Amino acid sequence: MVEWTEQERNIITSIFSNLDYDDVGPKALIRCLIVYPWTQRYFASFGNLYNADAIKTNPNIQAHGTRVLHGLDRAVKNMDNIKATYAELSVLHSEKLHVDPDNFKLLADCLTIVIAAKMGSGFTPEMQATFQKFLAVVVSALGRQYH
Ligand code: HNI
Repeated sequence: MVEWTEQERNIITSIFSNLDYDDVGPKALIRCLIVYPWTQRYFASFGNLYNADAIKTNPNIQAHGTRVLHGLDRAVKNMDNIKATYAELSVLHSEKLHVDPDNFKLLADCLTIVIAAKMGSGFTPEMQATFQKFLAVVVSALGRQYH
């Protein structure tokens, strides 16, 4: 089981409580779709993804980015049980959506970059270390039901 120090818990709570979900969520998903274009294949029903501009202004992508980011709230609220928290979401991504689990890490990295760009020097190395630890646990939990 993953152990969290009091400081790590405070860092995660503080990052998420100051987060603008409607800004950061879309930006992270958009960045993922542009930087790793093969991730676009799962969003064929979302409309125009023809180029970077189309992706950036696609309202379905924006809405989904916010939704995915809110999906992380569950982990924030259940830091001691992230694995079980994502069991159902893992089954969905595996059995229904057939999302390659390698892509979870790519989206997680895009999210870290977007948050770093927003927070600037406020995103200290300690904060980054904790945030990436948190996302690594989420990524692992989302990939759990694939085996
Ligand atoms: Ni993901 C649906 C959360 C990574 C493709 N995804 C969801 C939903 C949540 C969610 C929440 C809505 C579920 C429901 O309908 O009940 N996704 C997350 C989280 C991560 C993640 C927390 C990682 C941090 N998803 C990814 C990645 C891809 C992805 C990396 C593809 C590259 N997800 C999807 C698709 C759907 C989806 C596709 C269904 C969209 C739709 O509405 O048709």
